[in-house]
Amino acid sequence: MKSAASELSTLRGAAPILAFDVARLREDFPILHRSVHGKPLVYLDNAATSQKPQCVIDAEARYYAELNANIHRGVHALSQQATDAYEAARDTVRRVINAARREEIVFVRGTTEAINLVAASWGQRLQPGDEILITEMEHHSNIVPWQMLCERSGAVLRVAPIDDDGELVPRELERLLGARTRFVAVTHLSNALGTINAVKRIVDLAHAKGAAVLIDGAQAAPHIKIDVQALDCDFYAFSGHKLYGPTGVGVLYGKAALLEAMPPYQGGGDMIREVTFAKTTFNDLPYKFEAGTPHIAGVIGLGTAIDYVSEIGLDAIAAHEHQLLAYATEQARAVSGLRLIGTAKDKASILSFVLDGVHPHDVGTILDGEGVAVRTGHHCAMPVMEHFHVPATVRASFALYNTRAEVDALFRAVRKVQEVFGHARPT
Ligand code: 7TS
Repeated sequence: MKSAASELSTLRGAAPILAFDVARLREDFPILHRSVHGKPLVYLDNAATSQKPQCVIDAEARYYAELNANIHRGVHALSQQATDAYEAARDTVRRVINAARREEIVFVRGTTEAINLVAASWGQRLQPGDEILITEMEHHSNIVPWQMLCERSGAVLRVAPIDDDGELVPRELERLLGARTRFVAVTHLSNALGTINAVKRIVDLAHAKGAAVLIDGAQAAPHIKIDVQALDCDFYAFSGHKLYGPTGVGVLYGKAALLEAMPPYQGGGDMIREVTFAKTTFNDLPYKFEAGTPHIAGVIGLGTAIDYVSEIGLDAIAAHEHQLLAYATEQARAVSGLRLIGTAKDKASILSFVLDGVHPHDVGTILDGEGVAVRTGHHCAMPVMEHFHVPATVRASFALYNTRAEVDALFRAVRKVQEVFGHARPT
């Protein structure tokens, strides 16, 4: 059966673009039909991981049912077909982020592994006193690998601060970018605040100082069209599972010249050209960085997820999500005792808040009882929590299949929380 997305695109070729038909698109996601605690599921935890359309589930199942074999090594038909499918996904990724060459696409386990790869490999060139600049809004996976690298190398970690809207302070960032800055690692979209950073400008500033730049695109990839050549970033990392694809697979984009010059991250099968006990020579890009049997089904599923999103159109998805965020923000502002955490001018898809006198975990538990799935906690961004003097927030995060009715359900549940805790006030 055709997915709603593929029918949309078929029609798009001949007819004017159809309105974004969220009801039709929801049909592509089987999990959205289930209930939780006897209530229809309202899934608003998309920043943690998004749900999977049937075509992605089918692509993984089809691989195991029809193609399963190890890649890059068999002369037999299955191995060759599996290799073709795996490598076709690399071409899909290259196209969607507009990388110049397919060799620049390295498959990894996810954003975390991509960042660790760069820190471990590129990081070997750092000298004591060199500086790495990150920001106060980074996810722990874009903090800890750089701290570990600083420990190893004697480099110094600098942190660009945010203001009380959750925006970077450009003046401070520019001040911290100095002659000793060798590397800048910054998120494209904050998972705790929803802030979209002006990453192109940061890349230009960093390059003017001779520093290389990694963009953490874990949150941006499902919401913002990425063009790595236009951004001119040196590295870009994202995860499949936030982009409607499988868990356990992600992408590191790196400029070919940089990747060429970098030592391998892990040793093993597939990443070598020749091994003797005297000396091993390494394989060409990107295989030099793909040691061992990869998550073949996951890579194929990721390619399918990217095709799915591309058929609907990231711009259409972003516009839909932007409307939902605006609607949810308006409702949030009408709830007395609710404080939004993250009020940047340029935001996407994430609504973080706290309620007076109620711990976010209690909010999350009551919301769950109403079928509303949100994430509560520090969102692996403890420095952000510290900045706003909160232990945790409640975070609702939107995807292409969310609706205004679901935003209404969220705020009905929030009012219920306030009733339970005796904080209900006229709004
Ligand atoms: N960077 C950002 C900005 C993220 O939001 C996440 C995951 C990561 C990196 C790590 O991605 P992974 O796929 O390697 O785990 N963020 C979240 C979140 O906000 N809730 O659960 C995971």
